[in-house]
Amino acid sequence: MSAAPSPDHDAVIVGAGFSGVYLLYKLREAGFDVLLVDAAAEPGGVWYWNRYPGARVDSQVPIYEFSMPEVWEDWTWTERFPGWQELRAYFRHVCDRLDLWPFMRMATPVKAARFDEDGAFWRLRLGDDENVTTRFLLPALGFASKPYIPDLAGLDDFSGEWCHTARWPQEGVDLTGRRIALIGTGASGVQVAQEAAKCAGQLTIFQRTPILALPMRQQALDETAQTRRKADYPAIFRQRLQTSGGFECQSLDVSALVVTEAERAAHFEDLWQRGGLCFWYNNFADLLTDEEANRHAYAFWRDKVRARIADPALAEKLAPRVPPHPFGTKRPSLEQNYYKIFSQDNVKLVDLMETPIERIVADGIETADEKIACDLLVFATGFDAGRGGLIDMNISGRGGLSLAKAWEHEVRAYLGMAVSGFPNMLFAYGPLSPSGFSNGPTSSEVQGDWIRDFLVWLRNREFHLFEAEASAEKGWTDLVAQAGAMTLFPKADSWYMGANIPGKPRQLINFPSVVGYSALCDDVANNGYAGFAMGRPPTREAD
Ligand code: NA7
Repeated sequence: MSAAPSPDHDAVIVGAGFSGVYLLYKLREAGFDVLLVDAAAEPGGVWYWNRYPGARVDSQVPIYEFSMPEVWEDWTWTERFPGWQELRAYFRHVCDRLDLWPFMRMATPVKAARFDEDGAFWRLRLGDDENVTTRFLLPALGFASKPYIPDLAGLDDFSGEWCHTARWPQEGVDLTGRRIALIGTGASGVQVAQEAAKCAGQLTIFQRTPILALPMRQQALDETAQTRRKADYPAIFRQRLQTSGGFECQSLDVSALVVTEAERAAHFEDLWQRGGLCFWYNNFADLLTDEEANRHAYAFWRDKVRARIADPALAEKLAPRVPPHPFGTKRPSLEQNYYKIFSQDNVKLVDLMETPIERIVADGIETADEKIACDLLVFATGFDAGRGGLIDMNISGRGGLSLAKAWEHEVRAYLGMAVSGFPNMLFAYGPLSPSGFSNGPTSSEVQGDWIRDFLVWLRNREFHLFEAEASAEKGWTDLVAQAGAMTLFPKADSWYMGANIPGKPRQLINFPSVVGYSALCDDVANNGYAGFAMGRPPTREAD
């Protein structure tokens, strides 16, 4: 008898966004032989792919960055909400500081991943013809790696240029003087609209559901003040681990319904003035669990926005009297001048609830009412969040079962990281973890530390195999659904609920608290990684 052959690597990480880069750093530090691969030409994850005009993060400095001092000590941001170019530069800086480049291969897509049951390792196909084996497979694809383009009749007939915001051409697209049709008014749509309105010949924005956008309150950052603030960074980074969203502060510990009207209005106003996502994350305790509390927040938001729109008919479309969904159950975006651009002559809103798109034609879009000429069509139509990128990796586990098949009726994952039937695989920033609900770097660090500890624990005990037990996977999947049922999230047709993709199972796709998630993961670790079955690799007959 001889031991089964050793795989090429201890771990292969797929994805060079926050979660993948952090994992690489932590696993290298722990002495593992790790390779990181990514289809993108440069690290940055979503900040590599989302390079449309105006693309920027909705979380403020210093929340949206790694907590390691060697990374932040000599890094300075120029804006409170940095843009994609600066975020890309930040990733290069991180890889320099942490000396990660030798272990990263960019422009290297994983085309397929198959679990080898005899050897207890993964066989990966990289690009068209390279094969690599790894004991552990660690996809870190982010929740928004698979763009969604709606199936609109006639798109093939369109003679102009078209693209999705997350597949913006590397060389850029000149918007000046163009007749632009923009479909979608989520976070990406709002950002594109604000830039396109500056220079387009005509910008037509096709809105299905109004976005409940909050004031960004962007600021240029002064280097001296930023350096002074760094004394507080360790405390800020510790604090963000103690919150639901992974942000600087928690929501108020008080119901919106027990305070006076004046107190409620004062708190709303304070959040509004602070800007960013504060009005969402730092609101009253029951914003996302009580309809009446939520209605108060919506009414405040609506009145603020309507005060900025002169035309009452337009105001009703952008900020309707009756909420389209409870406030915050779809991701609010941040805006700088979004509600103002509609007063420009070159900007027009088409309400798809009144006049749906009938078809795309060679030179424009036809609705029931009119034909809107355009030569550039921008899809800001979102993502198959959570599961899409993982399914596209063609992952097959025990018995050749594909992940697509395993998740056909429901996405299931223990701790939002492991799937029964897919041994030795842990994904970071994936479905059923806090990912889409939380600040990316915070969740990435929580999960990265946990994965590193688990792999060290396995190594110390000479286990080469782990697999989530089906009962543990079901327990976790049910827990996320139960947590969701206690909130208002199921009341919106959002990507959080999987409702943006035709045919996708409807379920809450994320665990709604970083601090709660972290405590549950710690419990599992402290109980000898309960819910996982461990094993040693099989031996095989000597030749
Ligand atoms: P989102 O937030 O999923 O927004 C997608 C937008 O596209 C939203 O307004 C959708 O309207 C609209 N949409 C989707 N399909 C269609 C069709 N078929 N017709 C018309 N309009 C459509 O994606 P983003 O890229 O903006 O943001 C994704 C996340 O990235 C964001 O939440 C942040 O976490 C960062 P709907 O609301 O579904 O009616």
